[in-house]
Amino acid sequence: MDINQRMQEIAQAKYGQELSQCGDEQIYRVLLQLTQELSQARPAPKKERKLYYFSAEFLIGKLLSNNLLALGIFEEVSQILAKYGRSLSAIEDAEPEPSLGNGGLGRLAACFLDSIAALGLSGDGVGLNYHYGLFEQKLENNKQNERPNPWIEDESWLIPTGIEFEVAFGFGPVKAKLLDIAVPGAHTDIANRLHLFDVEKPAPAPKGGIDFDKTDLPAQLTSFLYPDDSDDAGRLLRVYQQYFMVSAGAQLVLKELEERGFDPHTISDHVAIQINDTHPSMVIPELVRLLTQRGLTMDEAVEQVKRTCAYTNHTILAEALEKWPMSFIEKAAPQLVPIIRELDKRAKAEHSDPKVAIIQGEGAGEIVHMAHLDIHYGYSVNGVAALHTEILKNSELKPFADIYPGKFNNKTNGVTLRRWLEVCNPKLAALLDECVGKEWRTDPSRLNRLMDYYNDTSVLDRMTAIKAENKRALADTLRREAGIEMDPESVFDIQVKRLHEYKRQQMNALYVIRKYLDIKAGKIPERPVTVIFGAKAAPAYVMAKHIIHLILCLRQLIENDPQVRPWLRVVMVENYNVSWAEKLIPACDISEQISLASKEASGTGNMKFMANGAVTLGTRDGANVEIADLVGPDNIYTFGASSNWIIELYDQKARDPKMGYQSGIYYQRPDVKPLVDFLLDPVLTQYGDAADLKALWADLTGKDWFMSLLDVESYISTRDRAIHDYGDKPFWARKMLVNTARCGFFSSDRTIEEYNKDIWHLK
Ligand code: 26Q
Repeated sequence: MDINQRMQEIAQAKYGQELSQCGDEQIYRVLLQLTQELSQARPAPKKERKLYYFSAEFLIGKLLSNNLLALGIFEEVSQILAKYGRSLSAIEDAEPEPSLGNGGLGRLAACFLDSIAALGLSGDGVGLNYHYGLFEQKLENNKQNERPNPWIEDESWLIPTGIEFEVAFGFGPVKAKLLDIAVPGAHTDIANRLHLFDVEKPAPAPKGGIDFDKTDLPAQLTSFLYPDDSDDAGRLLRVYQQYFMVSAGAQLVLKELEERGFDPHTISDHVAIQINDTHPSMVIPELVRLLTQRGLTMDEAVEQVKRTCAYTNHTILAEALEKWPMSFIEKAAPQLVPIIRELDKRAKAEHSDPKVAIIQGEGAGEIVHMAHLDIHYGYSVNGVAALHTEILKNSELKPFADIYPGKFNNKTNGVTLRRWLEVCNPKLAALLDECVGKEWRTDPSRLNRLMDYYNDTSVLDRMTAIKAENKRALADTLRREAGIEMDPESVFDIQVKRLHEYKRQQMNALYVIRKYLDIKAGKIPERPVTVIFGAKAAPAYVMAKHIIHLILCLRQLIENDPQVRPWLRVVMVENYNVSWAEKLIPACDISEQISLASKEASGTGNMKFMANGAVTLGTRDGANVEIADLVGPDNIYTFGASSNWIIELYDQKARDPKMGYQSGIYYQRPDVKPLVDFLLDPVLTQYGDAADLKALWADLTGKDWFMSLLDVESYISTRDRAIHDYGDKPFWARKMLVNTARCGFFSSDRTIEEYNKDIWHLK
């Protein structure tokens, strides 16, 4: 097809003018239509077994550039636009970012869809079409406020399919409308689909904040991802949402199975369902129910489901392991209750250990362990990094691993280097083409050949120059879009991820306090550092909001202090999302991956930063361990207590709840106390809410459940060492080079090949 001609035709038909006269937003819509036409012309792969990836989140980000790349017309379109003096990045500003995810788990699902399609495998996503997304973050008066994020426009990536299913809730039936987003595969000619279910008449966006009537079902089912669950109405709504997703999803699976000409008795030969964390776990009893309706006996249905479903675990945090009161399921999906009871009865008949029961408690106190359902009735259980899988097998899920050793397996996460290197860092990608050949784009292991340039000063200088350009570009964007001034010559030290105590943004803030106090005392740092944060806190997570407050108060304190500002600056990007990540990651010098060891299942930001030549400052947690193995100790900065030691400390604490090791650190370590006490200092509290900062102080000195104080000293000294090393440019450039050279393992294409070989067996 003549792309230029087709673009002109679309512009004429839509706007009655030539492309050259169209504004950026109009050109965006022309390209949207072109991309949709080309994607929809692609066939779905025809295969014996098809995967359905069920997930509450798909954090897909903007799609234009990615889809142009997958369709193989990125260069051509860029050149056509250049002829009219336009740039794709300016046009992409007109694209709203879909807001269908929260963090790592959702972004992983998006990377996986990209890789599944690129490998030509048959695999679709199944999720919900949240109209107002997670929420839009506003930073006001040094605090986070939330607003709805209505991202769906009249012309969008969503394709109406006309397909509808009925979902039977306790209060009555609700129609689930199916919308699709095309997922064209790079380097292939096929396209898969992301299936998003929606209600018929969605509720309008709430005015002001994100509060809405949580009992107004069915209009509100697809309003928000993770509605506030601090009360029963909110928690119940989550169960309704989950059942809506899995019931419609299971019906779609069966409809497609039948259309492909297969008998439901043989579903496991033709379908694999990957359950992304426990949010879609009700698909298990729902599928049993639907199969028995189609004539399978209970035994047959259970056997088929057991061979169809596989479960991925993404966390060991107790509060994230879903347990729902049976009464909630009774209300939302009463027809599932007898099935869950039957599944529980069968599991209990075989395994008497109460720790592995699906239903625990009795009477009104009955609860359903969603992960237990998945492990008994799925054929595979995987963790998302080597260390995480070991912890699952040896502690968190040990009783299950003892029963089903063959089910447990590891699949270390990966990221799509198409979005996270080719598109977001074109200059580095071009240098890699020159050094290792364009083949790295289909075979990321080729990046290892970059090691041949370890002593090549011209390549090292070019890597340094590209990083400097990316830093200037980020500084320009932040000035333009947020009025933030930063020094592009300073070290860019970045921590971007969900706000959670275990990720320890608060420990990063304690480092900022250390430097602030040093500078005020006349001890000037070796070189200027810009500490950049991006994070959303769950609306009901009080301590996470206090941590945001601390960061923003520190920012303002430093901005107002001409003595400190030249050496130390704090930046917090508002409404951190995929688009911000694409700008921040290529501009990063030091990547903060400082979770309490054992708590971060994998991390995937760590992989994106590494690919773009940032050096990790991290604990020996999640995939950091594998990064360290690949780059070697000279090319990563590790610190802090080991996961084994942390697990031991938690065990001790469980045996002796009075054990006070954390508060002990505050009282015993003279270097630590003043950092924490600064939270009470009027110098800081003048910029905010003294009570909130006091609450954070009380938590750190009393409970500090995620042990920031245990690691803070080694963190500070290791970070200082990294910032010192940065001053030796050739020395640092080699670290950048090694990190990029070794990132091929973390391509999600590799991860998906492993899922397919070990779990899905798609042919
Ligand atoms: C819990 C209870 C009730 C309702 C919802 C939830 C809930 C919601 C979101 C629990 C967990 C999440 C999100 C988890 C997540 O993003 N996990 C991250 O997954 C990444 C991909 O595997 C890993 O790299 C990260 O380490 C992990 O934190």
